[in-house]
Amino acid sequence: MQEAVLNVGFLTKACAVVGVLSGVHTFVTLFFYLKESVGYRYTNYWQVSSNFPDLVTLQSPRAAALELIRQDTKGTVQIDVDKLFSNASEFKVNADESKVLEPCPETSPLLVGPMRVNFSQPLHFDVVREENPLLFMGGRYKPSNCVAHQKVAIIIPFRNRDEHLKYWLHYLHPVLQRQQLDYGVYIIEQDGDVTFNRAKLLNVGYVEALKEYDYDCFIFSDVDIVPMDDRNIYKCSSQPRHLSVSMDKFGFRLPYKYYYGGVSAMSKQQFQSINGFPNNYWGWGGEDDDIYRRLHYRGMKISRPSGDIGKCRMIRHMRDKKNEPNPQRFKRISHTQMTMNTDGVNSLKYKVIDIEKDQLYTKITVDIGKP
Ligand code: UDH
Ligand code: MN
Repeated sequence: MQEAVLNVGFLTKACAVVGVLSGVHTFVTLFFYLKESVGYRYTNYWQVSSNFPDLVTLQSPRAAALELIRQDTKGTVQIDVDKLFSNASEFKVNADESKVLEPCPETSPLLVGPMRVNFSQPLHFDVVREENPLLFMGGRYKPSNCVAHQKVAIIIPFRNRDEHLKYWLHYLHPVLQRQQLDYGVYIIEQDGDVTFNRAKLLNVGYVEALKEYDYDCFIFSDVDIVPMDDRNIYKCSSQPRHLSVSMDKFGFRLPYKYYYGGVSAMSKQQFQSINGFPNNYWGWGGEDDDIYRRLHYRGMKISRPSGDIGKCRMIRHMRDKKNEPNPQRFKRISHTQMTMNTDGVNSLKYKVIDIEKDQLYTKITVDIGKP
């Protein structure tokens, strides 16, 4: 009898110990599970919100993405939300480290120098998207392991040049990433079919890009020009910079000493000091010379890479419809000094028709009026 009582007492104690142990186990498991999942959500959120600072009030990256989709009024973009988040979670570790990230090196160690560029192979946007898994929606990127020196908006004037845009995105995204830039690509599409106005579209790009992010450098690039050397860095310097200095179409040299067309870079401050670009050059030609003169009248000098590093290709093409040479261009250029204070970003008027967020770019379609 005594033995039976003893046995029951032992069993009760053993049960209690097992109960306590399993309680501790459950608690520890729960603690680490919660810590991990909360931390995970936090880092995910950090990455998305820091790329889209205007979305910081949203609760989750998924909500941020859904908001981006909602903003696409046309509903034409296919956004794979899950894919977006699988990318975002890849940044988890780096996002945690970001608090102590060092500035990127002065010269990126990822550069390869001269590159082969040709426009013969057929391309599809989907393939270019697959080639660039690290991009954030809207054609945005920043290095995950260092802090970029500048925030660069790339502005491309555009209408009806999808074929060229594919090549530009295919070649440029990898180059810009190797250059370790914090950048965004903005395609500014002229709505309708009145005469094209390159410089006014560039002004629109400047204003619209600044609404999204605190860019401090602006690259203005034709859609059909691709650099042949990634040491031609798409960033700004203490003077306005001309990047497309030796183009194949001009026999790999400057067509004239004051040429400033093709691809150029200007800091926010340089752009503001010339009141941006002229709005009234409708049709082809003259606007780049006007810009050159604006810079000259404000005492700036053009900086350029060497002819070797500045080599680039332009995709061969016919002249577009509604972009005939502008017969007024010579007269306008002769008045730049007088007109630049009143014609520019301070007199810019336009209406945004649509904003499309693709993985590869932000396309802003605008009504810029007519001549
Ligand atoms: N652009 C468009 N759509 C247009 C017109 C111009 O997207 O309909 C943009 C595009 O980014 C282009 C840039 O404006 O790269 C400059 O226009 P362009 O490429 O026509 O300028 P370019 O100096 O034109 O290359 C020279 C005309 C070539 C005619 C040669 C005939 N042999
Ligand atoms: Mn061209």
